Amino acid sequence: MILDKHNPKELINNSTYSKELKAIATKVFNDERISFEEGVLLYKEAELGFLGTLANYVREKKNGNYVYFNHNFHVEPTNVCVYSCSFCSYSRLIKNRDQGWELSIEQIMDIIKKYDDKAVTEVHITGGVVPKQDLAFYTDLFREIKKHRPDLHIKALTPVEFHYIFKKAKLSYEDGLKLMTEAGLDSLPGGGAEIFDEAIRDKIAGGKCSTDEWLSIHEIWHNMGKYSNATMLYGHIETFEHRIDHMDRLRKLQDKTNGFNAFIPLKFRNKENEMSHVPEVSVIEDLRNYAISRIYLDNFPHIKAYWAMIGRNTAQLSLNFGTDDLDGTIDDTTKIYSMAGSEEQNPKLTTQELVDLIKTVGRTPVERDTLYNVVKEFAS
Ligand code: V47
Ligand code: SF4
Repeated sequence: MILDKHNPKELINNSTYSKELKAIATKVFNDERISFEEGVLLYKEAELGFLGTLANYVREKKNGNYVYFNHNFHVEPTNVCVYSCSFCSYSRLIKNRDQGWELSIEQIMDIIKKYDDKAVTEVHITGGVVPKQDLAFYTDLFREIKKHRPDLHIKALTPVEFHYIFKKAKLSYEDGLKLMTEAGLDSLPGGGAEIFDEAIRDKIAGGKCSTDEWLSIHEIWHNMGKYSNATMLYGHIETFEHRIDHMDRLRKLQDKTNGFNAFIPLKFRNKENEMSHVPEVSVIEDLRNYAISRIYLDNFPHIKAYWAMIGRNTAQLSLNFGTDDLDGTIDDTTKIYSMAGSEEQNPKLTTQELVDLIKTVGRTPVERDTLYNVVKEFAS
């Protein structure tokens, strides 16, 4: 059945939906929070049209017709890693380090300097974990970047890297994060979250920071008055209950700190990794997942469709299923997703391409900075 876009409450009078689904719709339209069990029910029973209508309602209430993007680029200091997550197509084990790259501070500064005459606002720095890239390496790097370009927002490292680096330096998370901030770190990206259920996490990402450690580092960071994102790796061996459990732990932390800006679902891509036998989920499932995350995470301001991972076409479609952010221009500076099999083998979009992509679905493009301050609104 085609629903009237302007009257989403039709869902409640529609006889094709069960009374349980209608009860969820009523809650959402009354701005009430849905429960864990209701979240799982949405995954198990709700079809895409129903989810899209609810998610779009929440999305437009929070962000109107706006779709955000930024001018950014990535630096991946190394693809060598002491860990061996089974979903990772990108890293090379430390014993095979001759097959990978490990950049020096000078080499990274050469990349940063390439953007001297470009209007980028953010550098996103993350990669593998190696002993050499330690506390001194990153604090020196952040100082160098800020000395060269004080206006560039440094969004860098995840609890996976922090946990390893601070343990090696015999520092508490609080003291370590304070030193990183003093050196120039501005925000944390959402990586390393994978899936919080301990048993699944152990199977696919054993050995790296635990769920509690991931959440604790973000909590400490938020308590320092800073902001971060959160991801969820979905579509592998997890169940729907595990996805809601993941979002539930984030929703609880956000209730305490209000420090998360965006939630970023990351679709498991299966090219050339130890989980290549696990099939990828469908685009319909991607859209359902975006929609349910928009409905469940009622205290997250933004849901990001990371186009370099999901592909620009699905990212564009998702703008009617709860998402309001597309990440940025990227400029072909990340390899994590192309190596894992994304349709975007050289991720790079110009401002005009992003603006056109957003306008095609009738939304209003807004260039933002990392903290969602408006840089420029593009009239629709
Ligand atoms: O933590 C690695 C994921 C993440 C695969 O905060 C994979 O703005 C799918 O966190 N299939 C790193 N996913 C990327 C990340 C990120 C990206 C864009 C924006 C932001 C932000 C954060 O990439 C890892 C892991 O979950 N990943 N391999 C794979 N085969
Ligand atoms: Fe290392 Fe990150 Fe890859 Fe895991 S996902 S092996 S921590 S680079």
